[in-house]
Amino acid sequence: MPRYNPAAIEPKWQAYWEQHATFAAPKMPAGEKLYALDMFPYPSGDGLHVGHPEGYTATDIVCRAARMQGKSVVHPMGFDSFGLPAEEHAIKTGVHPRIQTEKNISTFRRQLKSLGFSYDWGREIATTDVEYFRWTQWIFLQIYDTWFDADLQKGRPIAELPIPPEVAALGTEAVRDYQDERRLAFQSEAPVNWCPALGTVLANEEVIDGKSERGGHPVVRMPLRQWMLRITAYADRLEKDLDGLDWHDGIKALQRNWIGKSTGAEVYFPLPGVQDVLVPDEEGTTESLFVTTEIRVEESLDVYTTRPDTLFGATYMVIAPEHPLIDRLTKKEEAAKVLAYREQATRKSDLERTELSKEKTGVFTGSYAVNPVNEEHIPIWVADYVLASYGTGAIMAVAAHDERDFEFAQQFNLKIIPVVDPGEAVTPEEREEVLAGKRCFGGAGVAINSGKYNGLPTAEFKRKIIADLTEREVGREAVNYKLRDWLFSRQRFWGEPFPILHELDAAGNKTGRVRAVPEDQLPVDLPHLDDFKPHGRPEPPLDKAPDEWLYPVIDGVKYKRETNTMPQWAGSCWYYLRFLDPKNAAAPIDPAIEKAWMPIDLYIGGAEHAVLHLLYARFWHKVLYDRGVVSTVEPFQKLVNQGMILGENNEKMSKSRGNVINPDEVVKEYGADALRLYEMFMGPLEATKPWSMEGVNGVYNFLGRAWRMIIDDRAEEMALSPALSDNAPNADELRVLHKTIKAVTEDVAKLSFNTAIARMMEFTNFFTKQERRPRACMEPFILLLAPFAPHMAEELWHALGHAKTLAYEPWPKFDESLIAESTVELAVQVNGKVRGKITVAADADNGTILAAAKAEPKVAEQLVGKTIAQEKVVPGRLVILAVK
Ligand code: ANZ
Repeated sequence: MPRYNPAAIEPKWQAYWEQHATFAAPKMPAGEKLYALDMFPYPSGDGLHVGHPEGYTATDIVCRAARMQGKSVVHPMGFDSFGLPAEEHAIKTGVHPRIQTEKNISTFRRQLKSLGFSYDWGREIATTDVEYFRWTQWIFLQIYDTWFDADLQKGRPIAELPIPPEVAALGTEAVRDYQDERRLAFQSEAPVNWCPALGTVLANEEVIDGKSERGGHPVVRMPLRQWMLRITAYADRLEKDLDGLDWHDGIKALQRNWIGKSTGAEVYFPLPGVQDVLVPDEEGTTESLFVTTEIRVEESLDVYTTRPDTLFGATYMVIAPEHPLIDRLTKKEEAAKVLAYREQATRKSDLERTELSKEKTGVFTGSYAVNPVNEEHIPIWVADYVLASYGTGAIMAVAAHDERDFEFAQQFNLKIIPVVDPGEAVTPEEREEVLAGKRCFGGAGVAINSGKYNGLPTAEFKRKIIADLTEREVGREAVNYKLRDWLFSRQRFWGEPFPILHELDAAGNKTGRVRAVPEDQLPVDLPHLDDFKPHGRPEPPLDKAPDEWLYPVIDGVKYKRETNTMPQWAGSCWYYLRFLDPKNAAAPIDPAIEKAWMPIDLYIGGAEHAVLHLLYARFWHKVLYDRGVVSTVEPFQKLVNQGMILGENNEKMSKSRGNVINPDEVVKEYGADALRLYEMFMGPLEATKPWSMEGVNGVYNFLGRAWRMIIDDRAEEMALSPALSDNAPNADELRVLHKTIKAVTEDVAKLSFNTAIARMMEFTNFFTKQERRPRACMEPFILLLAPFAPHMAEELWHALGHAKTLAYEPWPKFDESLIAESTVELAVQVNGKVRGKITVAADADNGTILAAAKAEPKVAEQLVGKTIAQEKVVPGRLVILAVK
């Protein structure tokens, strides 16, 4: 019985596509190209979830339609396979992470293939493939070999870094240090999460509320030497180049926020006179030794402010507990309090410190600075709501106009001087309070209590005072970014080893000098480890590697390999390039191929990657661009984030809620075509939407109807429906067909898949009611359906007598002139009574309609010997004639 049976059809066509390499993309595009990319999955032990096929089906539809439209299409898939869970599993079971990873990948591959995606599987890569991460290491070395020329706003080879003569005079050692400090990849001390009980360093995601996720043991932050990438150098370009991208404003805004460009001024507050200062003794502790030295008058406390127009309202200053001047500003009698405060602040996270609702804490240093606009001496405090890592690590506090300063001033009884009159920006009562210093107002207004600047509107005041401060050399315009340099090392086994060597002296100690692994010695593979158990020290697990791996000798010099590994982000920073040239043994990508296929025309993935992955990948791409490896400034021209699929009950799908839908089961019961179609029919691609099994059943029924429209499912053998006809379609049938072609074509271009499916449903409803179904309508319909439900479409196409796959059949064209409702029927009334009906062209003008009405035999009878007193056309319905 030729019933619709996806379980029989689907594997058959999947095997056909695989055997014929139907979707192998050409090395170089011919004519118009489409590079459609999915965010490749992390192959977790749980297998695919229903969120994956959502975006994957969307790109697949676009790709399948594009091939039929004659475009060269590359549509690759791979696996982002480094990461914690495989390592955790190894620690528990002793099974090597590679084995677990490969097992997971094969599950994912099988699942993806069972959904009929038109990937070019010949391009598959996994970030854990040694031949892949060889080039990840190579790219790291390009970054390491680059410095950022701020004048040109461009990364340049370190060999081209101009060395100041005074540095050159100090010798090669000094030159090396000078270069190392400017490389885009550099070493620095950064805090790690050290868990003494587990004897291991934990990733941020393994720490919950200061405790280890496993076991709930306390975690402390401790500094460790690590690798950083200077992404901040590219902040300006990362921000500006968003303009040219075809991304949603919401996603651009997320990226802009993360980069956090802020413009304002730096203002220098002189530190007057002789002060008691706290100077560290030889051990670096400040507790024991207090001496008095002189702070030279030209020294100043520099602040960053976005509101230089509020300078006259600065009533105190605050420095971060880690501020370098803290020792020298702290007076002897305040030293004990300041030390204790500093100690306690280091234990809090930045978020905890800056949260608005938190009670403000702080201590007075005993010192004063001079406000450069009015010579007022204002007290300098230490408080942890000021972060050392932002701006200059110090602020001028304007309690009347900054919420946090206001809270702080109230708490410690500090002066509040309003300097901005809000005018009508607030209610009259609120304005009174602001002017009395009893309410904080952060907006723009008109200057008050500001000497000669009184009366200036905020924006103008800002411009003016920046000019004045600059002229007097007590300030300058300044730009700051929230973006921080990227902490790029992890104390983990299952990641890319750094291609970096630390030089050792004769005694086996690090000299402090590092060098890159020579390019011809890449890749640096992971060593064999017998045991994955944490070794109880904060150093990375690779410290337990065998000596042959750990201590290479080059040109007679002994080195120790870098034992940190790269973070999971690394592999996904450039996989889209490797997909274009996955087997290249000489370079990450052939430049001609890159030029021909890049940028990516459509990138679809989850919104959870809207910030970091995209930012990191864009950063690497820009470095590669500056270094001539790629020709494109941005990698992802068009980006779309699919919406989240919720459980039936509208809650997030999660194991603990027990509402996770397994795609394998849906495929088993309804078929891959139904799953694909359902996920596209649930709603707009970008919307969040709940799962519904009833919905799956609904689209499954639609597929059954479409099947029966063409196949006689009551026949014994596979046979076409007796309704199928070779006659030419009539005008109505043509109209429905061309309307459907038009709508589906346009909807696919807009990624509006749910409406496209609705149109195909309408088509099916229409034709299943027709007694004859012209082949000339059925065939184009099958082609339209093919990107959505490719297995069934291939099967129907085959049933209609075509020997080859439809994957490259020309996409149906529509004829606008056939779409217009071609004729309309109008009733003709004579003196209020319907006397006849006429059929006219839908776009006929009134003259033609009236002529046709009068010519209608039954109407004409009524007109004999009469005069027409009135005539009127009600469009699409009626002709009204009044006669005498
Ligand atoms: C005086 C002032 C008056 C400020 C006023 C604001 C309003 P964004 O936009 O985030 O750049 N600030 C500067 N450095 C800081 C640090 N290291 N830690 C905490 N806060 C810091 O904000 C810049 C503003 O945040 C600066 O402008 C400064 O407060 C504060 F009516 O200076 B403002």
